Amino acid sequence: MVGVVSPVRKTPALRLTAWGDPPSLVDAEVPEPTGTEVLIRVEAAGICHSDLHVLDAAPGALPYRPPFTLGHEIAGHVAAGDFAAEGLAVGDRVAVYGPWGCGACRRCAAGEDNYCDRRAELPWSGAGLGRDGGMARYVLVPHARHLVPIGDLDAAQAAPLTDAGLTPYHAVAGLKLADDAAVVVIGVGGLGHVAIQILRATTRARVFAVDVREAALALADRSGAHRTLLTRTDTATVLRRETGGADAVLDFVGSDPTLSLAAGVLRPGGALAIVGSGGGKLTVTKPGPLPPGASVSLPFWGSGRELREVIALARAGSVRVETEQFPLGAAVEAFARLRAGQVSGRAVLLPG
Ligand code: FEH
Ligand code: ZN
Ligand code: ZN
Repeated sequence: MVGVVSPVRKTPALRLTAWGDPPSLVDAEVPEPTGTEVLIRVEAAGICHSDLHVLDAAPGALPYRPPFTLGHEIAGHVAAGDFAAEGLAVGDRVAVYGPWGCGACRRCAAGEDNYCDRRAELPWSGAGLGRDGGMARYVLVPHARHLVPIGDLDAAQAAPLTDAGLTPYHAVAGLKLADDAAVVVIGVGGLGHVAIQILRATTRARVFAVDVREAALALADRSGAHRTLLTRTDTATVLRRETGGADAVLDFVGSDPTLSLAAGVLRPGGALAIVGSGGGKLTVTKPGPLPPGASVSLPFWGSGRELREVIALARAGSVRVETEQFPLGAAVEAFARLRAGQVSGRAVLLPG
């Protein structure tokens, strides 16, 4: 093994200690890498709405076994491990690919741990998701294959991109968009504003952004949306008229009203990607609320290859996450701000 594990044995980590408990900052042992594991000194860790879903989960709802450190959006530098064969060196700056699958199935072998075939058998789904994550000074990554070099990219950008960038990138990659396509983005929060930038950087589509908050539409505008609309009773009518029928809708909310709006603006043969986990329902019948030829997808996170492509877009200056940064010691306040809808863009913790 090469590298220094840590000059100290314990460092602060934000943990879920038991189901139903609030997240708490505790002194946790600095882990030692064994086998293929790589120890990462964390420089930044993003906070995601999914972290709230984990914290709010009833006992038994998720296969995870607390206690574990939260945080699945991680960037930092290599601290220690046995990775010479992987072309890594101590000090290399990296983003951590967050979905960790079984590592043996066809999907994992292809770098698509987000769709691991054995996901249902595993008591975890990734960093901070049943296994210790990155809201700490150090995190153990199971294998170097989960590490993506970031060069001189700011860690406070790279960390949120591992989910708030990768998830919309994967959703857009699943769309077949003609040059004159019209794409509607519903919900311009941590993922939606990056989706708009990805659409502008990788397609020629006209981008229409919809949200219930004026501040979110201002963020959509800054992110490059061609048109922004505050949700009103006539939004579907206005969107149908201005788009001629949307070729694709990316719903980053996933609630009953947003799914109904999405179904109402899709053109025949259009594609609906439900990215948000709002728990909304959509009746898929023939005939029904969706137009003929419509397709519906439930994209989840993304692949390791796609994360490398997202990092390349960010390093080229094509994608930038709006962030609010907090020291790790203010993590509980940051979670409270996120839960109250008072974070603009993505909240990022800096372990310092
Ligand atoms: C992660 C884990 C479980 C559910 C959802 C998520 C998303 O944040 C991944 O994009
Ligand atoms: Zn997430
Ligand atoms: Zn697998």
